Amino acid sequence: MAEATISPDTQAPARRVRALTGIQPSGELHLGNYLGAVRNWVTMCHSHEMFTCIVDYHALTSPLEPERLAGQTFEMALAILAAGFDPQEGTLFVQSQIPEVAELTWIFVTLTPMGELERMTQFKDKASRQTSVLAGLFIYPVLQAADILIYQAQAVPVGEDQVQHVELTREIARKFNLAFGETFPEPEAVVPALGGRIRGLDGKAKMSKSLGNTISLLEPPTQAWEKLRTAVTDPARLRRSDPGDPSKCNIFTLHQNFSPQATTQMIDSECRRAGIGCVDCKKLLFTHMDAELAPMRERAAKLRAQPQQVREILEHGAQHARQVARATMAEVREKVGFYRP
Ligand code: AQP
Repeated sequence: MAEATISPDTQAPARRVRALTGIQPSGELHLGNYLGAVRNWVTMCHSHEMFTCIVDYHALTSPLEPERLAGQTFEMALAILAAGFDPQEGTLFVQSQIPEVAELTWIFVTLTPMGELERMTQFKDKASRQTSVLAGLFIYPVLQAADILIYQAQAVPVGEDQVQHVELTREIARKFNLAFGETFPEPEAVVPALGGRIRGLDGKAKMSKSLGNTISLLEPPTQAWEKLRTAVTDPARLRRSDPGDPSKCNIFTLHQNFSPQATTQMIDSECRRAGIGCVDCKKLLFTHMDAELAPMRERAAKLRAQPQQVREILEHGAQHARQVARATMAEVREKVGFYRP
């Protein structure tokens, strides 16, 4: 899978840069996940050696019902494939199928200063919404570092909210290499220029599964339109005759992600002189957005009719991921100095 390209100067097979990314099966894949991350995964499948995992260990840091976890994991895999992830080119798998990552997390925990974890914005944000904060949420970024490094990934396509975690991953890689010898690369975050931080339908908070302010990627179009129709725009634009400010409007951000440049430019100038109203602006957005989403709904329907195909893709992905993870762990155990019979 990795040796497809030939380097022009040497004619030797060139390895593609390895990328690792993950998503929690904590709800339905939404437009924020798609624009911030999944859309990049779909294209990077063809340029990188792409590992994508559905991070069910991570999902345990939020309240969830055990009887629903496996189903949500399957649905997330189906949605990623429907979004266009090519399983012939990339590796799609479920995190808990490779439990070696939990062992590496423990080793990394012993190298990570508490102060570094206390600085993590996502921890502070999520902890502030909980009455009793569990250690799993605190060490979440260390598990993420283990996810990335166990596969020796050099690129990590993520939304803006995860950049700090990738920086911590680099720090952990440096600490391990210093303590035990050169083992891990220092990976770089890959953030899309326009979709790095999509706000929710409330126009304020990050679009987030746990905040219920989302439009799901595979949502039926009538339902998606209803949500879009009532989504918050520029809060200062109270009447149709008021000029708006696109830079303060989440709908404009979505236009920048889904609509052709000519439409975006027209909206930008017409909104500023109250030449277009918010509902017409949203209708235009919906047309362009749905043109991209409709084929995904079709692919999802086909996959849902053949669930065995999704299961086989995950099984095949796990086999490949396991090989890489086991090789890394053999080296790590040796370097850490664990007893070997
Ligand atoms: N609103 C967003 N804008 C841009 N990118 C986003 N991502 C998530 N929300 C946005 C990116 O999606 C990838 C997968 O995220 P995740 O499910 O692993 O975790 P998350 O960031 O915590 O996503 P949610 O929806 O907010 O889930 P919950 O509510 O369960 O915590 C990541 O690359 C992320 O950057």
